[in-house]
Amino acid sequence: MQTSATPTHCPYCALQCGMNLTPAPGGGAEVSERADFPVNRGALCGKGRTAPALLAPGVRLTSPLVRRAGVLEPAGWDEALDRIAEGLSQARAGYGPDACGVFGGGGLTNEKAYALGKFARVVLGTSQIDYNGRFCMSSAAAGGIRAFGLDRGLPFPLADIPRTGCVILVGSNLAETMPPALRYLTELKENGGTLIVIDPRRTRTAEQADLHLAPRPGTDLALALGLLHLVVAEGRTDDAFIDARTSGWEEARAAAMAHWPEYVERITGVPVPLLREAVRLFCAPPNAMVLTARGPEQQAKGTDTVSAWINLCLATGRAGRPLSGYGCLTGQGNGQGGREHGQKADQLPGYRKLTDPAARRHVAEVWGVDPDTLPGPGRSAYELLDALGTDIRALLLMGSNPVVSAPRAAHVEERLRALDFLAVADVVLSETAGLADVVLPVTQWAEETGTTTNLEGRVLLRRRALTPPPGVRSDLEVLHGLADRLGAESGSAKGFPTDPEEVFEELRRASAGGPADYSGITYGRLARGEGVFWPCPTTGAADTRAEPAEPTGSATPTGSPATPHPGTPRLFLDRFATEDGRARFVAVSHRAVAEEPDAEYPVLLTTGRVVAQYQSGAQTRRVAELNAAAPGPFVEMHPRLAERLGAADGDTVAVVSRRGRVVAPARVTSTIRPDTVFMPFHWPGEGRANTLTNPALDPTSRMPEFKACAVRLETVGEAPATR
Ligand SMILES: Nc1nc2c(c(=O)[nH]1)N[C@H]1C(S)=C(S)[C@@H](COP(=O)(O)OP(=O)(O)OC[C@H]3O[C@@H](n4cnc5c(=O)[nH]c(N)nc54)[C@H](O)[C@@H]3O)O[C@H]1N2
Ligand SMILES: Nc1nc2c(c(=O)[nH]1)N[C@H]1C(S)=C(S)[C@@H](COP(=O)(O)OP(=O)(O)OC[C@H]3O[C@@H](n4cnc5c(=O)[nH]c(N)nc54)[C@H](O)[C@@H]3O)O[C@H]1N2
Ligand code: SF4
Ligand SMILES: [Mo]
Repeated sequence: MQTSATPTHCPYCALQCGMNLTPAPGGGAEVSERADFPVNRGALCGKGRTAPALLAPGVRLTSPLVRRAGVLEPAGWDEALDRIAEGLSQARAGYGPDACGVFGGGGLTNEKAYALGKFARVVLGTSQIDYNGRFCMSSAAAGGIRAFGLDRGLPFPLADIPRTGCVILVGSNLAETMPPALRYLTELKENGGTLIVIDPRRTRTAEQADLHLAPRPGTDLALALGLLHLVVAEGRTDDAFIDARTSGWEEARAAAMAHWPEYVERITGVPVPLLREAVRLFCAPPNAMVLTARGPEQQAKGTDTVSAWINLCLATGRAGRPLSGYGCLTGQGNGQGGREHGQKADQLPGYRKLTDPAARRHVAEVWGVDPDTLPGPGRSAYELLDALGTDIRALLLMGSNPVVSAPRAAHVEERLRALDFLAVADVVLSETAGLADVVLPVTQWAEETGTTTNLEGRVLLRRRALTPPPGVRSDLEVLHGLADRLGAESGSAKGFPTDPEEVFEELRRASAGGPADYSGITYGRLARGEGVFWPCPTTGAADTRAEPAEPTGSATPTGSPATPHPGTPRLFLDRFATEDGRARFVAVSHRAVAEEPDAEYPVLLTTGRVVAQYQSGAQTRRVAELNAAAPGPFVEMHPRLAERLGAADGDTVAVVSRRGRVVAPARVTSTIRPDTVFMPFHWPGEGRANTLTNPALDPTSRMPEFKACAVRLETVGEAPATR
């Protein structure tokens, strides 16, 4: 067992904070500060600090479980893997390869995501694979590709933020969702820059803002169009930039001009003077940024909304230049890398398109298969879950807990129960694992090596710091064992090595020449430096040498083969990744939320996060310190709404939508709009926010409308204290 501190990264969010881990004398590990890692400079939030709590035996799974006579019981690995192979084979034999589904997660390392995508296409031969990132940043990804020809969440390092002049932060509560990153906004203000936050709630993040706009949920598209209208009307466009670096301006301009400030005020509830003030702050300095997160993206028009914000950046010349640009704050630990290497329904490694014949040839060659055997694109995450028990008969799920996190969750739960066979690989017995026929206990971040790509596009090495307990295996070992049982030739176990570095070496080759090119990155380089920003093409043998000093700009490799490519911290400085090198405006127009409030359901529900819980809560609800800080669900509402309802702070209220009914205590606060209620989605059971949410999908990204649905409120009981 290692006894010294191992530098590694947090298992949770996309900031991927650096930390040191030291094995603790009585088992488990201690986290200590790793001040040299630039992203968080030693700072950690409570989730990262307490992450080792989940390494303890009693909390996590340490034996496979197999359902016998309706009950999950401990079993050996051979029996568990045999059962899964049998369940998948039967579905395939009875209904064809697409009867097997695979569902992945943005928390999986690059190696796992890559192996999972390959497993689906090569071993199962199924097109039916997607992952929870579809519920996360898919609208930003689609909007980014549409405009820039490439999707990398942030096209610049976080360290650029304090040096720009103004940041518009749209629907991000990073004071709670990425606490150490708040520093970048504080420094921005210390440097004289301004911060505009757009959120229906005055969050801890909004409290930091020079200007807070609180639109009605689901109206960010109109808001961005209104700002662009004012930019044009006030003559603040950057015409030289538009001419030199973009296409499609006339159509986008015409669409924006139809969104008069007064009209936008009516839609969004944001007063015209505040719209004008936002334009003034954004346009005054020479540089500015727009950063979006889940608020504007998790909408049935999320892609168009992102396009509207990008249009604002392009029209004002705030893209493709140092210290300016549009970025998306990706969410999960490997939310960026997890969307690049093939667990997405339409994708091959290196962010290649599954429908592109050249991409199919390249990847098929790396995989040693005939390109014609690779299936085409499959269903998106919600559509896949919706097809369980009908077209899809058996599912292998790795790294997600959709019983809590999927929209219209009661329906999704019913579909999971309707499967002939469900296998779940997890570190804990999540609500979804609890429904499975076979549960596989897997190793955790501290016990395995692998790479993640953080929200900046920085590829990082997580290192094994502890020996895993007996009884658990890594996800790579799981796929190896299943390929061994299911595979013919190329799909056999030998195509699924269990050593992460070996998988990464194959990923390098598979990604070579693709948009997300990792071929110049090696474990050796990552072990020495602060990570490498993709794209990083190979320059030959030198990739294994030490990290070059201070990487620069969007430089293409200029040196001899003796110099490794420095990586690309900043994208688009010379050209955008489109065919003609120009960024594309997209003409978009306001449309209503998929489910407008009406007499029966008069209030808008929006959902999101609290600082002490992570996602479906499968992990953080098992950490005592975090649970004490955020013990359960609540319904945040304005005092005026509470008064109309006759509810006081702490009273139990029911929230009812067309999909179901939940109960939770009211949290009365004047920081939210009076026409909106907010619920965090971290809990199962009677307070599960996703019982209510609307699975209306964005036509391009297939993102569900997590951020706006119509509900009605009912009083149920008074707060325990006042009873
Ligand atoms: N503590 C914690 N941190 C996390 C996570 C977690 O679960 N817990 N998850 C990680 C992941 S995967 C992600 S994706 C990120 C998400 O990070 P964020 O995007 O910051 O998280 P959310 O709370 O979902 O949404 C942000 C804000 O959007 C606002 N909002 C709601 N509706 C709208 C709207 O229509 N328009 C606008 N403009 N704003 C709206 C909400 O009020 C909320 O304050 O966090 C990551 N970090
Ligand atoms: N209402 C509402 N719903 C939402 C959102 C919202 O804002 N509002 N946000 C959406 C977003 S942005 C996201 S990202 C999703 C996330 O929702 P989920 O996909 O449910 O995310 P997690 O809770 O992180 O689930 C990860 C599961 O995998 C396990 N796990 C962790 N690491 C590993 C590993 O290495 N291998 C394996 N096999 N398992 C592992 C964890 O224990 C956990 O059970 O929720 C979405 N749902
Ligand atoms: S901010 Fe994210 S990466 Fe950093 S410690 Fe917290 S959960 Fe971990
Ligand atoms: Mo996410």
